Amino acid sequence: MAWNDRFECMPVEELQRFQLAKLKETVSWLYEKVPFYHRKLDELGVKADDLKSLEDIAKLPFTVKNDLRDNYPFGLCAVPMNEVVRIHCSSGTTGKPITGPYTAEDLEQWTECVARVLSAASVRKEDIVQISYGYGLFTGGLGLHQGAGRVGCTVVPTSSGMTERQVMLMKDFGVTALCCTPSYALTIAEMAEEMKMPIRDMPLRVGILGAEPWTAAMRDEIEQKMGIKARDIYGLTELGGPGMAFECDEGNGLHINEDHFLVETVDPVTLEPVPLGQRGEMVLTAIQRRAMPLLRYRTKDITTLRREPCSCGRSFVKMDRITGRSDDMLIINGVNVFPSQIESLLSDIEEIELQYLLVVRKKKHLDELYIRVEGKKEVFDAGPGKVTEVERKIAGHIKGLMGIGVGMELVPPKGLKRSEGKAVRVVDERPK
Ligand code: DLL
Repeated sequence: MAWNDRFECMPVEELQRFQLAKLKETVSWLYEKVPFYHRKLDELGVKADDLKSLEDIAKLPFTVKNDLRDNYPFGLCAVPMNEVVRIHCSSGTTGKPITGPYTAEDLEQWTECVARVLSAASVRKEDIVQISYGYGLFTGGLGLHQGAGRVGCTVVPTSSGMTERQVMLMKDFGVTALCCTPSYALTIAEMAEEMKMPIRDMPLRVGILGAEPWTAAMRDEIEQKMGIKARDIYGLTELGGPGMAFECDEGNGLHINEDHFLVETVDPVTLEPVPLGQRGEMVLTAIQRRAMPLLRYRTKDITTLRREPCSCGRSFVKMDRITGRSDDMLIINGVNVFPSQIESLLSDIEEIELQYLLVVRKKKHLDELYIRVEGKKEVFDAGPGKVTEVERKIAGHIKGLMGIGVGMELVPPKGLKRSEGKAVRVVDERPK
């Protein structure tokens, strides 16, 4: 069911007319309010009135993460602080965080976008929704909280962590929908099994999972272990948090809330547009935000866009699930390796759990990829010979399909640290 039929099911031509009008408004707004964009637009000699069709978006400047860092904390903010009613941040791995300021109107739009996500995942007013994304500066907790409140659900704001208590409350309250990262969903499922309270026996029926890349294999595992439908949700702090894109009941790709976000894919090297149906880096423009709308923000997320009729009736373009970021790509002795490729190869191996850590090291002049993965109890019960056999089998499988030699270490069950939020899958120990 669409939350907002008027926009979600709008005929494409009408939607595109709406987008062009909003894009022009945003460009004028930024030209007037944000010196950074004023300068950039002047340098390129482009004004809002030069935008005659959506393709003209290619005339606009890109924005990259470093632009946000250089203008930290509020250099890109288009409104005075007394109009900012909330600030979220993403931690980032190094240095200063990325700030996400919101006006009251921005919060309202964000709430609407998340209500659409939940509605598409079949969440209704009657549902009891446990929100196990972190609350606080991270956009996950409060973002889902507001959306579930808008739908009228009973909200259980557990935040992340204290996993035993998550399981207990889920059972005691009869929770029917869970919002968290896919890796944390697995952590919760595992804890429930340990506590002899399997989630399959609880009323839980749907998970709204996102904030990190996950493979089809991981979805199958979550659905099977928890006895639920797992639905994807995408977003990023820079553009307002979760709710930019979501899965409907078809479960094969995420609709983008196109009345709020204009999406393109570009070649990450040449920055030339990539046509629908081909993989590229996703670039997003916020066309209705007030406090910090960004033009052509390079997400680094790699996906394919498809505009096809969908059985759910939504006309919004779909993006394929994101299995990696261009900056997650490891280059192992010249071979490009995405962690998600390794994850899907590992999922072919019966003797392991899908809990792994990739460690990249320098050995003399060569890069070495070293994979730690959890073996099942039966493998360790069978003795060291069996452990070595499984390690060889996995290394052979990866060599055969990707052409790279890897070091393998099978670790005993529960040997790897469990995720409570975004899983850490890669440790790069090469000197920078
Ligand atoms: O992760 C916002 C969010 C919260 C999304 C809750 C969904 C649910 P950031 O911390 O700024 O924001 O991280 C954004 O996470 O550029 C992607 O690389 C990745 N990401 C987010 N959602 C997905 C997803 C939140 N569904 C970065 N699939 C993005 C794959 C995702 N990657």
